[in-house]
Amino acid sequence: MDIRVIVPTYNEKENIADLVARLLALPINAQVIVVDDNSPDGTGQIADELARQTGRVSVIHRAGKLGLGTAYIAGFKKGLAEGADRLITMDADFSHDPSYIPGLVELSRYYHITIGSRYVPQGGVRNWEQHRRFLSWGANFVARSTLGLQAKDCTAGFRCYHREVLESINLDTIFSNGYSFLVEMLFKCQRAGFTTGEIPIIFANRERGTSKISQNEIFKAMYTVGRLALSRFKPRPKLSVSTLPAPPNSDRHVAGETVS
Ligand SMILES: Nc1nc2c(ncn2[C@@H]2O[C@H](COP(=O)(O)OP(=O)(O)OP(=O)(O)O)[C@@H](O)[C@H]2O)c(=O)[nH]1
Ligand SMILES: [Mg+2]
Repeated sequence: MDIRVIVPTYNEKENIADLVARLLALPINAQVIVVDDNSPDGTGQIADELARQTGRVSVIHRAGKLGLGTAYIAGFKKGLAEGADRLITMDADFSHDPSYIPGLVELSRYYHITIGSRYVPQGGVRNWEQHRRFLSWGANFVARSTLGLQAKDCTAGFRCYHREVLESINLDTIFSNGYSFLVEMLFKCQRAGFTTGEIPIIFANRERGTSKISQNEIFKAMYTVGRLALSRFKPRPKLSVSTLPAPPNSDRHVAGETVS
């Protein structure tokens, strides 16, 4: 199976080399796509060097900080063009521990999208200030209750998508770009009839480098949720969605369902 891990980066020079080493050491023979937005700290050049040394890393260089959503999309398009079967997204800052990836891929036998989730039993966060916990919990609560999303962690960026999902969703119609991209993507996927499953992860606060999340994101997220809530009145897209095998009974994952 051809697995690509897409890592958007902006000023991650302290993390990128260690992260790539961890990813390439996983027993799943994944390739890595770094999407760097001309990081002033030189992350893009470090990634180029890793590409040269390993032959399993490729780098998309963009002109400037163009946002997380379009970074994912650039990575998806490259991975799809190169024949990827599974496309995984994760942060570069070790908040998403690479050791969870084999579990995400394994569960993807049964679900079109699998999520590394903080909000299922045995999942959680480590070293997060109270206000971050509250913000994340609140964003999930609002997204789930307003949009009818079934996944417990709708704002998680640690995901594994089947190729089919990303081919079916018209990526160019996704409006939001920052962190609310994750909610919009999940909404569109579930509305199209794709299934989601979650494995518990412990999300660790970044230890190196700085956060890129801005206050602005809160307002953008509210706008996104309002816009998507209105779009629920439109007819659902009619897509043909593959049927996956039923998952074996396990308390290690939580099944999502199609939302209307
Ligand atoms: N290419 C690209 N990557 C970005 C951009 N914004 C953030 N990233 C990367 O996206 C990932 C998530 O960003 P973080 O700053 O860790 O955001 P966060 O995880 O919400 O915030 P913290 O919890 O404070 O770490 C990291 O790998 C960032 O380097 C962007 O505009 N372009
Ligand atoms: Mg982070």
